[in-house]
Amino acid sequence: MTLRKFLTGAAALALVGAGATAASALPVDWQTGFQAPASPVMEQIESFHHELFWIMTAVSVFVAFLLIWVIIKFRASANPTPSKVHHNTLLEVAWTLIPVIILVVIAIPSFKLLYFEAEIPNPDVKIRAIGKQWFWTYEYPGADAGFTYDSLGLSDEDAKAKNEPRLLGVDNIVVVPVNKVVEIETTGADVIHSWAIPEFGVKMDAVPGKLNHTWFKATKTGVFYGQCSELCGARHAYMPIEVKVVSDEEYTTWLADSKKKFAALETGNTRLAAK
Ligand SMILES: [Cu+2]
Repeated sequence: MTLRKFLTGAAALALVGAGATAASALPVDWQTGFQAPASPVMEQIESFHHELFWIMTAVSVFVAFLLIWVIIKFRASANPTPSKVHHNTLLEVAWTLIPVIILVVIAIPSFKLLYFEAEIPNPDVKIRAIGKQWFWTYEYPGADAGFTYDSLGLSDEDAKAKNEPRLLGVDNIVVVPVNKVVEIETTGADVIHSWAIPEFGVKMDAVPGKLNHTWFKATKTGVFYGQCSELCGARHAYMPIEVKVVSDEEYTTWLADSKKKFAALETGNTRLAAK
């Protein structure tokens, strides 16, 4: 790595850390942390990650220090006659109890976060994402007229022409309103796929014959990218996900336009029941 490359990376990292990048920020070269969170779930995942990082660091430093201390202090030349002691009740209780306490300290916020992710609040918008080899089909159910459409990854040329990032841009994007609970129902049409957006802290397998549910509440407007995150065949890398978070007004306009643009969902079929 050249010094210049390192400095560019460090500057980019500082920007990410300061939250100075736009909501549609993509990962940058030499980035080590997460992309800036854009949902309450991802904010909590990130803070839990930071908590774990410090616990892990403290444990690692303590164990490394003990190891070095033992290697030096009890080396053969300094300690020619080793001690024959092989039981110490206090020590044994301590090295059992302390790790248990550490694990409990980790488990409590971990379970809280798991429940927060799993417990879907009352959704404002429901979308079904169907993974197919190799694209996504989306369904927006609606009382009057639901609609469905396919979302395909762009070719390199099209991505360039549309100023979209390579292997992340799609032809028909998913549009959702900002600060609203969006429930995503996933299923697979052929093999297992996985619908994932890093900034929303969402990754849900799309399994044939099964409906999985997840949710997010986008806290900022912008464009967010994700990828199919379950190895699903030859073109697994070419079924990206693009979500645009917009204001309520823009969302209403998009819904009205899309109802006209995309074929209406038939009623009484196996698709998501109109609500
Ligand atoms: Cu896939």
